[in-house]
Amino acid sequence: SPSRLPLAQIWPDDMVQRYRAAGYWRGETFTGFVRDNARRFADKTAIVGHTGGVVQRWSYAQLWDKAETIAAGLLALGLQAGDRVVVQLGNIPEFYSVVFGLFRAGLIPVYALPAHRITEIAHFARKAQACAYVAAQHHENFDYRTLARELQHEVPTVQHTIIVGDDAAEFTALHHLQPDPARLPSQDADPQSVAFLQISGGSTGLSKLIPRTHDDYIYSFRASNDICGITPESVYMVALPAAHNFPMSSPGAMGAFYAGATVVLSPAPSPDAAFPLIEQEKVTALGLVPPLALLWAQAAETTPHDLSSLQVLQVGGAKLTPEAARRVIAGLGCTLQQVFGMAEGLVNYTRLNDPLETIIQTQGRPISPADEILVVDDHGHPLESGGTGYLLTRGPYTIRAYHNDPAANARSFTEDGFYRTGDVVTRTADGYLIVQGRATDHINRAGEKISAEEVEDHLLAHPQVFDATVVSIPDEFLGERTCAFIIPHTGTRPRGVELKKWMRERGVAAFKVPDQIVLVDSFDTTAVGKTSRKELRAKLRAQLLAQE
Ligand code: J2J
Repeated sequence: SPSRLPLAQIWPDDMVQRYRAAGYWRGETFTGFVRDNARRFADKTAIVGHTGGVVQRWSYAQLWDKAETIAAGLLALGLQAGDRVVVQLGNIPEFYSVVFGLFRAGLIPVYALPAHRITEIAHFARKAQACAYVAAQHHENFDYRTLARELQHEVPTVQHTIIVGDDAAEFTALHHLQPDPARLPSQDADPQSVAFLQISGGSTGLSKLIPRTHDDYIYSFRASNDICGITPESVYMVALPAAHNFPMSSPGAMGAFYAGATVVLSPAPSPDAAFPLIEQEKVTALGLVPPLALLWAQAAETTPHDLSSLQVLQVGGAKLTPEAARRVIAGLGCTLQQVFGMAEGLVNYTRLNDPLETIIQTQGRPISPADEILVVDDHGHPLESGGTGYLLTRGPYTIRAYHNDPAANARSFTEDGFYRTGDVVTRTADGYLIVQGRATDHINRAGEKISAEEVEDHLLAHPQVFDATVVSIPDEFLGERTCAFIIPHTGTRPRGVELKKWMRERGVAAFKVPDQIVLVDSFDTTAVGKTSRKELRAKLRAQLLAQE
């Protein structure tokens, strides 16, 4: 049946043998390590967070207990091992009880962000052939029950909706699941099987689904723990959206749970929300995107809150310039760690004891000695160190294929299994990477990756839009913002606010709505001859910047 679509992530046999022999893949599973930690760290606090304004503190034993109850409840609904479940929850403790519950039941979470709307959620559900959806009742004034109704209508495979909140309406409330413990599997998943589907930044077109296995993902955060100094005494804050790969795995909440540390959930990434929690819970480490890190550095100078527990501030998701790095260090006074990672796998870190100049000037080096790095020119020829080119990689925690997407796979992987990251980097003689730019036309808006093509498609559907080109524009606060150049149909003059409203009504995440809209008569393509979209975007960007 179509719901039994194979979920595989295939490394060649010789690599599998090598990764096992080297001790990277140890045959651990998510369920296995949480169960172990529920014994080893039973009464220790696993999670501190807020649900509906009420503080919750769960021990490791409680987290496991809740996960088992949820697992038994989901299986009682008729869900079966291997089924995909779209999870869309904010930074609430239930994010983790649900995810570990899914793992315990042998179900496969698909991680959506709270900002996603029906267009994106339906796309994920279709691609994954999901049969269930878990969402919060409300998050930031949005009612996910309305989204659930549209989803069940648009994607008939989605037969179950589970709502976290008091009023599930016609759906099933998480706390009303009727557990049937007899259905819990007696064996844990195959460590080499796919554990979950992460969402790609969507550099071309719609987001792709990223299948990660137990073995590969657990290796990535176990090794990250060493590099980031995470121990059972650590207190790790999730300030970015919990479903993002960065706060999930670099070392993220998963690294912290693996170590037996405490995870503190900030309901929002603002200093107002996070600073009091850092003081109260004595947070030791957390990750931010560059615009937030700058905001925090500024706010820290005047805050009444004591932030002295903070040992490591990680910054990643977008380029942190050397000048910004200096401001972050000066403002927060803790160790800065640059993180250059991707949900597809490869993660680079500056090391905590690296010389200051390395921390300021580079985006770090790979986690693993087995990470293979190639920097190639336009023809795919490898460059010497010091050269600048396209970054390709393969290794023990980098995917070999996207889920259910042959076209993207043909584009994104070389014949010998290297992932084309789309990033343009310089590799130093000692193996550190400096991110210089990228080959693909997406917008990195404060760490959120937006596909120009995807936004153009939405705009082109508007009756008054003849043509649309979406580009990234450097932005003081966001790093990059989105600008849409629009050629209206003859005799029409759509207003910017209308086009933005149109985008929102199409049911897409708010961060994809263009920040700026410029109406033009033509794209004047003569100057660049037979233009590629890429050249056209570069030209429009240059024109706009020249006017400013
Ligand atoms: C420049 N560009 C960066 C950096 C990511 C840890 C940290 C981040 C992500 C992430 C992640 C960058 N400087 N320091 O998954 O585990 C851009 C690159 C990269 C893309 C991946 C993690 N850090 N980037 O951001 O899947 O262009 O993962 O290819 O969201 O973000 O985006 P994403």
